[in-house]
Amino acid sequence: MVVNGSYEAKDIQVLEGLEAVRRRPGMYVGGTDLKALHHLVYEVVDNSIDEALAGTCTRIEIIIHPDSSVSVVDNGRGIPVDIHPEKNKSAVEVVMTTLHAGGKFGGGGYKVSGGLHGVGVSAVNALSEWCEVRVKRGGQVYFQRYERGYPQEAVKSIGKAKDGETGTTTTFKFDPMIFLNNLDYRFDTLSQRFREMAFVTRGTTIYFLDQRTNRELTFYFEGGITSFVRYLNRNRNLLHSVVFVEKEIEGIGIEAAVQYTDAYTESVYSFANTINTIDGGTHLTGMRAALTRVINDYARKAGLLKDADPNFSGDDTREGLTAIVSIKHPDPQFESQTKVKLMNPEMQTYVQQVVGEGFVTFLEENPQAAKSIVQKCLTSARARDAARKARDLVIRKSALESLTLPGKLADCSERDSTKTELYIVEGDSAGGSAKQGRDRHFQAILPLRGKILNTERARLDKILGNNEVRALISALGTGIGDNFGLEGLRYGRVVIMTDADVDGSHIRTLLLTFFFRYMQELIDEGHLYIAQPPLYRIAHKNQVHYPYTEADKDKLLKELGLSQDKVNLQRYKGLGEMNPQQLWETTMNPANRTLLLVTIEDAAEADRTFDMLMGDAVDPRRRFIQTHARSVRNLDV
Ligand code: 0RA
Repeated sequence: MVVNGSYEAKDIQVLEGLEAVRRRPGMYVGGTDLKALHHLVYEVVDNSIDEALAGTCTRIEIIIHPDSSVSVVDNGRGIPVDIHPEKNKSAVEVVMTTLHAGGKFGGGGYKVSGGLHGVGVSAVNALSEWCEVRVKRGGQVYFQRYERGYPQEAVKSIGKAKDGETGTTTTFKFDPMIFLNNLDYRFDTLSQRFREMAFVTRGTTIYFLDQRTNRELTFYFEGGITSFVRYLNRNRNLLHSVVFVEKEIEGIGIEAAVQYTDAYTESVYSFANTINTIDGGTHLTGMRAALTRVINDYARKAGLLKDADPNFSGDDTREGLTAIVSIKHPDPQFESQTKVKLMNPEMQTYVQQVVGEGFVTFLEENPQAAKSIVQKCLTSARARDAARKARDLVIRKSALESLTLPGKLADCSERDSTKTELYIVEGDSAGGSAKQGRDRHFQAILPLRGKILNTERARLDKILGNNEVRALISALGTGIGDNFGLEGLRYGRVVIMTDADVDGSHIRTLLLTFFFRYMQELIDEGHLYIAQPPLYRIAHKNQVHYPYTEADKDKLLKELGLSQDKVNLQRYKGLGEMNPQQLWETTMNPANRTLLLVTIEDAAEADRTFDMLMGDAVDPRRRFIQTHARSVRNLDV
């Protein structure tokens, strides 16, 4: 290791600082793993982002070279090169070799970006096998090289800069003695972060080139975080256009972009000085509080929430929300070195005020959008309320009950749930056929009295009080709502088997809605199916055929060269019309049957349909049931 011979005691101290970084990288960049490796790049790019935020840099390039060294190039003002009066060396060298030097000296520009760990580029220098910095400033190009943090010679000019050009280029090769195990950069990880940086640094171009693979990307977002929200919602159904608010309070920049969609999920991101604060913090709390308060106030004033209705909770206003809050603070405080959570207490008030004002104005000026948002919140509030009641009910009633299997369950003998199936069958007569026709070794039958469910005409919380549904819950063995656990599941396949008529369709919708709201994992993990009984039975010569659809039937008749009235054709109106043997052959025997795997989209659709079915308008209801009765996607199992 070459150490410049002229160093005085104070220089040695500086370098001892960098030695400390090498000894305990965890303290400075959070470790020596892949995450920490990527952090080196972010730390360097952050300095250029600062220049962009100061309005003095428009373009940042990041290049991974074939040897995995990385260059970060910007067209900012360039790190000052003049000699620091006390330290008696170039400011560049001070920045590159002093911990915490950040950007807080020289030109007076404060550091707003990055600085998560507050160590700056000197820590990257310390952890690099070698590092070179080139500064274009005052018509010259200056250069210095370091090896494991040690300057190899004083900063010197290596040529002339092109007319008026300024900027900084830092190139470093991480030290494989520190970052072991052949770690290397991941293109996708880096590009994700650069995309975020570009979103929250509106108008800055970030160009990323990976020379290992020659992949390249350019990020530039005229619309800043508004573009970010559009990007996140690119595949969703929007309830309104993006609401953007921006304001500076006490030297702190605050901006937020908000858009509701019809999704069930929430996509909310918060940034402090371009850092994605994944653990949230005061800025995020402020934004959430503002949205909930404003929506409640609006809904009350507009009469959409009645006096008797409780306020929307924070959870109610989160469903379908896509939002970004981004703040630029001269002195950000984070919870700890590893927890990325903003702690500055004033930010909650400031953000709440800015977002609140902007969102009120938006709702007042866009009553149609406001109505859709409130409607969405009402729906999620109802679903949550139903879930809460269901949980209470089940906890209260089923402490004992869930240990005992329901009397009407015809269980199977197999206990290994990867092999077992539960058929939920509509009606006692079909239940009887299914019980006789099944393979009792692995198939269990639970008949539900469809009539009861069908006439209940109540909301889902009432249905949970229904004995039939409670029997279903205890048969499954999973618990429900927050207490749901797949480990208790007694059957690997849960099959809904209903008639192909209006009532059957209604009950199927209801069951799907029930599973969607209270047992979503069951669907996510692919345990829920819909049985597909045939529509017809056609006996011809010594053979019997079972077409499952109208089209199948027509095709078959054509193939057999027969007209409809010349064959023995039976149309099944319900499962009850099949004898046990027929039900087994056509619908339950794994060798012949077709099962439809229920996807979360199917169930979500059913959930929406359920609201419509439970509404009072009879005609649209009829129509809906009839047109959708058999339109479920076909998936062979
Ligand atoms: C201190 C002061 C000034 C600029 C910078 C640091 C600076 C640092 C980095 C790091 C990467 N790119 C950078 N660009 C600029 C302002 C100097 C002035 O007032 O001209």
